[in-house]
Amino acid sequence: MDKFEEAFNKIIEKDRKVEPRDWMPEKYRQTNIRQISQHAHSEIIGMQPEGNWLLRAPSLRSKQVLLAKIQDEAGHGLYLYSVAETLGISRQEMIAQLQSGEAKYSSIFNYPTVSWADIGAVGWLVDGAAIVNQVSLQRTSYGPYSRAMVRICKEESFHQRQGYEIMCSMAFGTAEQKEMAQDALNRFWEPALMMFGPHDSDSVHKGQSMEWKIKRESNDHLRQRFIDRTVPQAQYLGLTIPDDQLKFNEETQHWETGPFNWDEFWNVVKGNGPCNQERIDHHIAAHKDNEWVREAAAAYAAKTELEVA
Ligand code: FAQ
Repeated sequence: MDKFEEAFNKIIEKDRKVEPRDWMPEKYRQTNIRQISQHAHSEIIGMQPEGNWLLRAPSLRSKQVLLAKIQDEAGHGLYLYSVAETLGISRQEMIAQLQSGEAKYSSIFNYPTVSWADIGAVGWLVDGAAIVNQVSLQRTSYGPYSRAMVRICKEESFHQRQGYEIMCSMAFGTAEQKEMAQDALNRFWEPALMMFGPHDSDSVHKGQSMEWKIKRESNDHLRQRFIDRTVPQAQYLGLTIPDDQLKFNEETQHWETGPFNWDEFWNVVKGNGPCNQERIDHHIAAHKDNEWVREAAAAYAAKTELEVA
């Protein structure tokens, strides 16, 4: 082991942060690029199912709140792309990987939002799951990623409240509204649990990512925390979790679920979910439409550089 590797191992062992200029193993760099860019893509693609309801939000207030939330997601994507860039990959490369299907984004965003209650379920369950995962990532070993997570988590808390507020108004509204809330829960429950990734036994990156403290807790551990936190919230709403095997284990003090449909998960991850093609097509079209903005920004930056020189 050379002195660089020794210094890196010490940073990890002492729970300090790895910074962009520090030496790091190539696999550490690549694993971070993979995870952070996938995270960034999720934030950006995740704007689409919510954007679907911007022009149909039921009041001016709900429209303003939803717009603010979607703009926050764009901001999260931008921080995260910038974080990944500190590891030596360009934004253009990351976008190309997303559009070609080489890079993944969270499976959850390949499901459609067919009613206003779905916007409630996305905020409550999807942002709720994202917070559980990201609070843990505040302690990740790569410094810029960890610091981005602190800011992002503050905003995700507001997002979760936004979703739960919609669920409350629908679950305590008319019988028809309650039915819509239940239907949204039925469709989003299992996909939200799958956001945490496969079971630990099938998580290929778990061992190395935990050893390097990129991941601080395992997929199953975080999923269980989310389930324990969310079941009482559903009970308060008077809604039923769509799992007839769900039961509370008095001994462990945890909610136990039935088995998940992992075939569906892998099918969606491989690109065959209900909206995969639509999401990527929309991204490609928007990226092309906005080419002039990138060109203008690059021309402005070049002009400013000339003036400074
Ligand atoms: N979807 O070995 P592992 C948000 C892939 S939050 C698609 O366990 P790892 C906020 C995985 O990449 C959502 N693919 O992998 C928001 C790997 O394939 P690869 C985003 C998945 O990385 C709310 C393979 O399976 N959050 O966007 C998924 O150690 C509302 C084996 O899996 C993050 O990205 C999945 N669900 O653990 C925005 C958090 N799960 O890459 C808008 C950061 C697994 O070898 C609206 N990421 N795979 O080809 C992580 O914490 C981790 O990457 C995990 C997966 C936990 C997602």
